[in-house]
Amino acid sequence: MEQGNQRSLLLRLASLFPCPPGLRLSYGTAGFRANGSLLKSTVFRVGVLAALRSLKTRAAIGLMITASHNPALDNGVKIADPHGGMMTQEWEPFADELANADSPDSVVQLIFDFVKKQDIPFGQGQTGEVILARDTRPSGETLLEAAKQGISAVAGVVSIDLGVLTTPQLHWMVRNKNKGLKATEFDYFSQLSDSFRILMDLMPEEAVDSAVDEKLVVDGSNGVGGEKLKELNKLLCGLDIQVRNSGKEGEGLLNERVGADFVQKEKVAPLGFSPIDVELRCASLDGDADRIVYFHVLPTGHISLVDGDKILSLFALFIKEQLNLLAGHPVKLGVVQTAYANGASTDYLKKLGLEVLFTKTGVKYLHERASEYDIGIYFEANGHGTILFSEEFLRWLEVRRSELASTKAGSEEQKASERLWAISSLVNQATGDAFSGLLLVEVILQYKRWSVKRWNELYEDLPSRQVKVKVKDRNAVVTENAETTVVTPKGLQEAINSEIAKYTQGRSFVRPSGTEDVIRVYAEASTQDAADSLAQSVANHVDFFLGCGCTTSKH
Ligand code: NG1
Ligand code: ZN
Repeated sequence: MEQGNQRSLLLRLASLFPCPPGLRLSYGTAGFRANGSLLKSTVFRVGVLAALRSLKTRAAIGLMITASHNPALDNGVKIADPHGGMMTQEWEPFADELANADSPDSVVQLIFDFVKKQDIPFGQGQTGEVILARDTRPSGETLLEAAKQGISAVAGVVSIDLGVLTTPQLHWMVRNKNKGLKATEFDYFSQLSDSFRILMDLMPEEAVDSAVDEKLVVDGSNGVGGEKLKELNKLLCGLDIQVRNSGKEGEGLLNERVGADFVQKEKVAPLGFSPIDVELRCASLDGDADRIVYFHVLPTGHISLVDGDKILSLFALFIKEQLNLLAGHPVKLGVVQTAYANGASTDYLKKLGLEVLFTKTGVKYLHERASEYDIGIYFEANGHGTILFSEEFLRWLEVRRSELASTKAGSEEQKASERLWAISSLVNQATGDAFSGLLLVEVILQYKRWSVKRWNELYEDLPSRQVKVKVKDRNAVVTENAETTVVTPKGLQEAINSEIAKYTQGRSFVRPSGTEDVIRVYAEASTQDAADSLAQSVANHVDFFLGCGCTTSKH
């Protein structure tokens, strides 16, 4: 298409999606998020951006409409790059400018300037492809249409609408498609269930004979995860997952007192679970099924939470055991956490002899660091994480597997090589995935014949509390040192330090959320009361420094 025609097509379509006055967004921890009714122009523009990214990378790009753990009326949009991970951070400033441009003319001008600067083959016969999906939010369908319009404004790029998917499914499909591998939803389910079966078949005999006696019930957060998990369950041998949503079929509201974020932050059972569930092994997904936490309900109705840190610890322990069985390769195994990781988990991982790195919040940061290892395990405390295997390590493992199959078939060493291979195919290599995380947890618990209670005893969490503070401008807080030190406003960090000093094992930090309009406060101390009180006094300082006299809410 000629440049003039391309310009007028963009202008015409951009005019159909005016930006609501005063709307200011930033690409944040996981894309753009806001009330769904405000996002049409943003999603249209992100559609354009995804199409340009496809032209630039000459590969398929993913576009997901979701606001994950946020309330049902919110929505959001994020882009998956060709390897299946989050969009390169280099393009985030352009995404911000585009989303905040105040007129169709400035949208078009920004696009043409960017195309020139990035040397994007735009209007030169180059073709591209954007794969779209959404979660179950009411605004999802309309927003997906806006994204399609954005994609259609870029000549040569087509959109492929995959309808309702979990976030990790879409990321997995983008990655596979670009690697020339099978990439349908059925392929996704088959890969997970096949590798799960291989791992179950490789189980030591003692473990097979004494199956763990708890039933697994999963809180689907009233979202896409529950429905998809039911489909996956049909293909599983040796595990029966029951999905539970709150209320009658289809009645429970997405993320409303249910889901991984609620359970992890509030440390209470999701709606629909009660003391009659004491015998069950329970897990919670979040709204787009990229997070998972486990818990079991106590007779008092409280829960004992097994968070992302403990999932990470279980995985690290198991992988290390398998690597110990496997001679011949100095494997670089490392773990990546954020400041939200419970201090006790970091101590445990270090005692296991592992290298522990810290990054800012958001899987885009953790993923990047984890990919520097042969095997890199990353998890946020909220249950968002995965295990990455480097291409080089997998090449070595492939050779070793076939050597061991011919020289030491049936030995523990040979089985360890097969197990690691199966784990690399079970665990989503594109992004954190509640389903692959759940299946690996189930395998390991079965191998070890551990109940959730026994797993929880790996180490004792330090009591912690999270609160959020509403402020006038969350961007007034600037942090450094993996978000553990406030540099602006001046004096706030000193105030936090003076509170921490009052508590045994006290630790606290604050940061602006990238997905909600709040400042998050985290505190840890030797007792729950102390952690609660430290969190509250730090929140009071935040309120004072950023002064709007607004309310502080729990979680
Ligand atoms: P923000 O709102 O930036 O804290 C939250 C989670 C992140 C990540 C993103 C994406 C906490 C404290 N933060 O980000 O870890 O999962 O959402 O969903 O849980
Ligand atoms: Zn999520």
